[in-house]
Amino acid sequence: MFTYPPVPKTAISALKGCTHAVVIGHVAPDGDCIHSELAMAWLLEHLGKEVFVANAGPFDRPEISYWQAFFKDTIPQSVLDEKPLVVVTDCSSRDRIGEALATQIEGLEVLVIDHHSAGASFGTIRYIVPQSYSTTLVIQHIFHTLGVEINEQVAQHLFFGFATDTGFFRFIGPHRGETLRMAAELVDAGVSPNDVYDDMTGGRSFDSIKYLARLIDRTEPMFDGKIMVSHETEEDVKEFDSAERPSDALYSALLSVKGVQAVVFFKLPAPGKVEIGFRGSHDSSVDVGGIAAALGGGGHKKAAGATVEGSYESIRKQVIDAIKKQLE
Ligand SMILES: [Mn+2]
Repeated sequence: MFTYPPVPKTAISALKGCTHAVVIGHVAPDGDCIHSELAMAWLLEHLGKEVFVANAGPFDRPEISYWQAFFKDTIPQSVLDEKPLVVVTDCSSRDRIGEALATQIEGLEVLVIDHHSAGASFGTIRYIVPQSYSTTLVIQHIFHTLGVEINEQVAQHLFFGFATDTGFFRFIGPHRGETLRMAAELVDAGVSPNDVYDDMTGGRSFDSIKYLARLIDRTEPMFDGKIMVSHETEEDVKEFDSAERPSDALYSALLSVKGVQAVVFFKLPAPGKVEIGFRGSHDSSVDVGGIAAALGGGGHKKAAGATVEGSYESIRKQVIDAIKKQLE
């Protein structure tokens, strides 16, 4: 049975001792990141702190776009003058919060709360639980530790992050009943899993579904169908709004194909620049995190990404060669 490691005393005293706090998450935030930031902001306000929430964006994912208005991409000087405690959620490396915010917080006390293990040098205080399925679960443990009651509003934030990073319960393994008990606490506080599922998966435009069909149609199986490769074109970028380019749905559709170990999706955000998204299957032998890291990106064994300058043809060849080496 898994139990959460104790919250470091230094983290507790930083949270209790500050007068001002800034909460930051990673670029291109997902549901776990945004709702971790919102739950931490609520907690700090509850503790009587002045709180500022920031995120570099972009808020491309439709399920979180509503929250964009609550976040700023820069921290005002008046806030920095107060020497706030910086709480970074769902991200444990400096580059993942975006260069502008990373520069602004230099020299401040930084508490990192996360469940990714990369980027060991970032933050002055770290509470990182790699076994936790989401950052919101780590934060839920902080609420328990501080003895702060989880009301319905907080429970909604915590459940959304949990649901995002567990693929709505699908990624939870055996002997992890604690995760379900924590989810049950949130449901008892008033969360409707039924409504959250609709919020997470609904609200898509018909264009986004048509675009998904196009990407699937364009997918090439490689290495006897172990690897699926798709890409968007410059025309797609002009034709579809970024929020309507549904990469998550593409990954899960392609990973459901028998024998597929990894999906690679090439995106072209601007001329001369290629963004690569990787997803590995549950039992994949391909370490997509390693491939992304070699390209200057990041992530873990099953999900990773990188942005590389250069021509699509040469970057694509580099990626395919790296995968080939791992399959040999
Ligand atoms: Mn997360």
